[in-house]
Amino acid sequence: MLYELLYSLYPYFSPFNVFRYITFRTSLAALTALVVTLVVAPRIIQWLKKISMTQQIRDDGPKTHLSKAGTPTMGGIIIIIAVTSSMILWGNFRNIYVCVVLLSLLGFGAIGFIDDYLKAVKKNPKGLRPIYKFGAQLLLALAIGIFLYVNPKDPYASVLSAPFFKQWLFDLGIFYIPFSIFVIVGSSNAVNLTDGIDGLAIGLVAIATLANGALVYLSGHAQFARYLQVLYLPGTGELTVFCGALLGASLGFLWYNAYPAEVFMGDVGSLALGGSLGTLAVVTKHEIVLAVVGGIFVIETVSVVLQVASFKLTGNRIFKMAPIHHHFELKGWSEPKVIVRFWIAGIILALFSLATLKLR
Ligand code: 57M
Repeated sequence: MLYELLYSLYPYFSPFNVFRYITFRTSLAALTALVVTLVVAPRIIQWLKKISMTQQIRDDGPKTHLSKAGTPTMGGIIIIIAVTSSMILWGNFRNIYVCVVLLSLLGFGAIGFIDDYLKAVKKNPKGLRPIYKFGAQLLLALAIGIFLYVNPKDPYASVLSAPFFKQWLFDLGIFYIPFSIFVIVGSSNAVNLTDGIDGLAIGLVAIATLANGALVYLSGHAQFARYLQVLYLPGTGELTVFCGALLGASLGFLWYNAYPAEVFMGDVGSLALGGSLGTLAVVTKHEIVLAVVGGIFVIETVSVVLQVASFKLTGNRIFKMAPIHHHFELKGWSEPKVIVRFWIAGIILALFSLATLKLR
């Protein structure tokens, strides 16, 4: 909003012409979200403690986690406030993609909020019943998938692109809708599962958002997209500003969620972050590349699937505990060591995904 006002004034004050540049607004969005997070977080953490919105620690987890009891949770509210306020200032709400991704953040955040509220305030350890929690996610993802599929502006609405194969465009047709649901709900729950040790999930979200931002900017820029021979999607470049806001809020939240964490993001944060990253992947048609960027989230989820399947089929566990970050904790790695090593792996995957842009 603010950017439109400032940009409209540039005939009277020419330096305001700078507000038309996505790169400039992305930097401002990142700094705004970072400052808002750093200012708001202490107050919200204090408020969460005051209303006893604190984490219940399961007794079947790593013993080192028992000392975390009483840590305030639902800190994801901070992230959502920071991203939303930053986008109100620097985002272009005439851009339909910006609206869809922001609504995804708020919609998945609302589902997570209800789950956290039931667990922490109503002291119901099960939280929202899985059928309702998963069902709400499916419905929200279905609405997003249908909207994007029928979106008249997007000639590639049902097309799947892939890294390395520049000519490989696979039209899924109506099946793009269930595919979108799989990507969006999958990434929402992948971040949710990953958020099991201090700073791990938010650090990986920051890394993925940095890589996403570069991908989104390049594929939304006609000249760069043509040079790199990636799908050019007019209008998606504005999502770079969202990535800036998300990066700023993630770094700000990491300031407080870093080991030893003063606050957990809760499902309100993990579902919101995963849902919006998944929606971003679907909108920008970089689903496969972003599965590489978010490779640690994929590995964490696969570890749970394999562990549950093995346990149910054979009674044996593949890992000492799933998700896989707990396996390394039980192997004796300290929590900070697990976190930083997973971040390093995330950075390597992000760099590899960016390299695929040129390997075509
Ligand atoms: C999301 N939630 C954390 C916090 C955070 C099927 C099974 C794999 C499901 C899975 C599960 O329940 N996942 C839910 C993970 C929880 O964190 C809260 O949840 C929010 C994210 N959704 O924001 O509010 C705990 O994680 C720790 N934590 C930190 N620092 C952080 O910054 O230390 C979180 C954030 C917190 C805190 O201890 O209480 C969680 O792990 O529940 N279940 C599991 O992940 C469990 N694994 C399991 O059951 N494995 C079995 C199955 C697969 C057969 C096995 O391997 O045998 C583990 N999680 C926990 N205890 N806490 C083990 C049991």
